[in-house]
Amino acid sequence: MVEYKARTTCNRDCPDACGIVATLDDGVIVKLEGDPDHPVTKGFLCYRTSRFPELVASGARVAQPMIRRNDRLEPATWDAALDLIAQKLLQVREESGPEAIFHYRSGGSLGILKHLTDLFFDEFGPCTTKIGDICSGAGEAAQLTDFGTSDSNDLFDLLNSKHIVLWGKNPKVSSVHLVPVINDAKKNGAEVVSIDPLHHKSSSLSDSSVQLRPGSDYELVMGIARVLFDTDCIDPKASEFCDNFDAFRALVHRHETDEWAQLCDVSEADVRQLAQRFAEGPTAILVGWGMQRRQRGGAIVRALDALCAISGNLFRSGGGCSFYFARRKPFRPFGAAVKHPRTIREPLLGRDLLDTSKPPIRVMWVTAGNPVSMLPDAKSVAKAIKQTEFVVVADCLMTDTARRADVVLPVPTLLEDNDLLGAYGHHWISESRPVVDAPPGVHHEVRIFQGLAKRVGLESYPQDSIDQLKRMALQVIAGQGAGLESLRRDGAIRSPLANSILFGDGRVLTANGRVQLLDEQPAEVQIEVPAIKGGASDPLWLFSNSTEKSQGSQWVGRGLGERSWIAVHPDALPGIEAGTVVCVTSPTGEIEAELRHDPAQRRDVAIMPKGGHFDRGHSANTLIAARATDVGLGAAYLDCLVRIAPR
Ligand SMILES: Nc1nc2c(c(=O)[nH]1)N[C@H]1C(S)=C(S)[C@@H](COP(=O)(O)OP(=O)(O)OC[C@H]3O[C@@H](n4cnc5c(=O)[nH]c(N)nc54)[C@H](O)[C@@H]3O)O[C@H]1N2
Ligand SMILES: Nc1nc2c(c(=O)[nH]1)N[C@H]1C(S)=C(S)[C@@H](COP(=O)(O)OP(=O)(O)OC[C@H]3O[C@@H](n4cnc5c(=O)[nH]c(N)nc54)[C@H](O)[C@@H]3O)O[C@H]1N2
Ligand code: SF4
Ligand SMILES: [Mo]
Repeated sequence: MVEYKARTTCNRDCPDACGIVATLDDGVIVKLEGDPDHPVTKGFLCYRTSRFPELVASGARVAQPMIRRNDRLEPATWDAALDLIAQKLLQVREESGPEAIFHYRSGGSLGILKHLTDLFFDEFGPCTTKIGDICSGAGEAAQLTDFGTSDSNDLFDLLNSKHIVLWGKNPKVSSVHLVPVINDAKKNGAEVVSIDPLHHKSSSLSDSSVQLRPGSDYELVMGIARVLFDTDCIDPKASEFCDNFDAFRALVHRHETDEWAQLCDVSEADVRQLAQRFAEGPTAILVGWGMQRRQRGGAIVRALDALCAISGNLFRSGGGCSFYFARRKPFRPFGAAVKHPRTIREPLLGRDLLDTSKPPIRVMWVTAGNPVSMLPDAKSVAKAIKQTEFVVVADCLMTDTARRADVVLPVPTLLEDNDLLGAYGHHWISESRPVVDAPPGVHHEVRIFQGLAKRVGLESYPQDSIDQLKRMALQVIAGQGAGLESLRRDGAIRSPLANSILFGDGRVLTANGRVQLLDEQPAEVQIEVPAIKGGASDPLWLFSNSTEKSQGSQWVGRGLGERSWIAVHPDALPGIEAGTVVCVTSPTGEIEAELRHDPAQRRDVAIMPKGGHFDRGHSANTLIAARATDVGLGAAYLDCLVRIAPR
């Protein structure tokens, strides 16, 4: 036996887009490691991907097409599956128009060629599509308004920071390759602060932690800004490079510092110390995704943008307000923008689908997502999908959504994929290539849509090879040293379109080049309180955060096991022992979970894992109401109150 190594890029919905080195023995993967030559991966992988082969071997893998017959999914050939789908697509378009066909694509793979699935439905229709983005919609919309773009300084510019603020961000779990960069910055003298209602793994990275009231970041920002105004620590040029400066100052002056501090449940001393960090600088804000998944999420990110700008930290090395890295920017898009006849709002997908009429959605195609587990109000999503006349799911795994499909199409896993990747946590791009062959019953999505295009007579759909398609996507940057051959030879290449400092010249990318400061008090938020039940806890804020062992609903090995869990401060439910099975109730639903105790948490929070399976009764989204964020049609997953009671 001769061991050999093969390289690829992880395509998961994760900021890191790691370089992977697989060691194989006779075609079998014996080890997965991080690429030591990738400047961000630095030789290690996260828990969930180093143990990915366990998931593939767990029986959840779909390895050949399935068609529903007599209410059971049964194995079928590709010809039978694609013929059936083509016939249905043509029939429904003829009878009801393309608006009766809905294509839903989530981020199960971030490969750039996955956009060719959109192109198929745009050319076949245009069909109904989703709008909004449950993941980052509010934050991106906020940054587009304020800065005209949502992108970041180079990741390694953090080495020039004096202060790094992990604002609602837990990199030790959800972007592990940020951790070494933060540690190096600390060696250079940077101090790290965590601002998060929860005590979490990354609290140990931080020199200090501020556990504010859930959802009160706007008030905290205002308190910090109030100190900066009162102590003359505002950038003297701020009124020149910002619009709405007076309106923002008026918002800040609505309360004294101690009042703002009280509103966010933080000590005044902590607010003042944070202000000092911003005044001193350079201070980088690393904006997590959690807090923008609230009804005021857009306003919260706008407040952070404003704080960064007025404190003079936006245009300097070591500063910035980083929410996202523009991962698609280096690639040429496939197809042109089209007008879709109808849209379904992603955060309200269940209800919107159930409400469609004249014509109703008759065909739904799900690519790279498990909406039944992962979208809010999971019960409505499950019901709406079950009621849809014809559902196709393309996935590598038998998910809660795939189980409700009429046709399941198996696609390659991240170790079998062939694509191009950008990252939303750094500026490197790289190629993915199969390190193992996909099983014979599995087809690449490009091949699936090329086969379908032929069957439905779509002559304009590209029939090129994957390499040709990659070259098309790299057209813009190929002349700048980032063509396919270079990627293949050199591994990850930093996008030639990314500057080291995002806004180095004192101008942002809005129409007039000025930062647009938030100029309105965010609306009051109403959150439904669950009914009082005997023996139940007070209402607790439900957090459903990333956990090390899963990527969304894709769990390592046996996943969550028999039960899901819920962690609270021991005083939140006095007298009930850890390990007890409890009932968690919200105005939207109810599930059972095993109680865990964590004395480091606030007394008003409860924490569950994100991504529990719906059919096993583990999905936090059974409890979470479908509500959109203030801007960007994100999902307000975290505006959820629950009560916990013994069974
Ligand atoms: N292991 C693992 N990693 C992942 C994923 C995964 O499923 N598993 N998912 C990936 C995906 S899709 C994404 S989008 C990113 C997700 O990245 P995040 O959404 O940043 O991931 P979470 O770890 O869930 O962190 C959210 C943080 O926001 C905090 N938070 C919630 N509400 C508030 C608030 O009101 N104020 C403040 N200040 N903080 C608040 C939470 O307590 C938590 O620490 O991570 C990616 N990485
Ligand atoms: N309660 C709660 N819910 C949340 C969140 C939360 O914090 N709390 N976070 C939200 C966030 S940030 C996100 S991004 C969403 C994630 O929601 P989803 O995108 O639905 O996440 P996953 O469960 O990871 O589902 C991705 C699916 O894609 C499949 N897949 C992988 N590669 C490919 C491929 O190449 N092609 C195809 N067709 N399929 C592939 C995987 O097997 C998997 O089943 O969940 C959201 N839901
Ligand atoms: S999931 Fe993220 S951290 Fe894990 S290997 Fe993939 S890109 Fe790296
Ligand atoms: Mo996400």
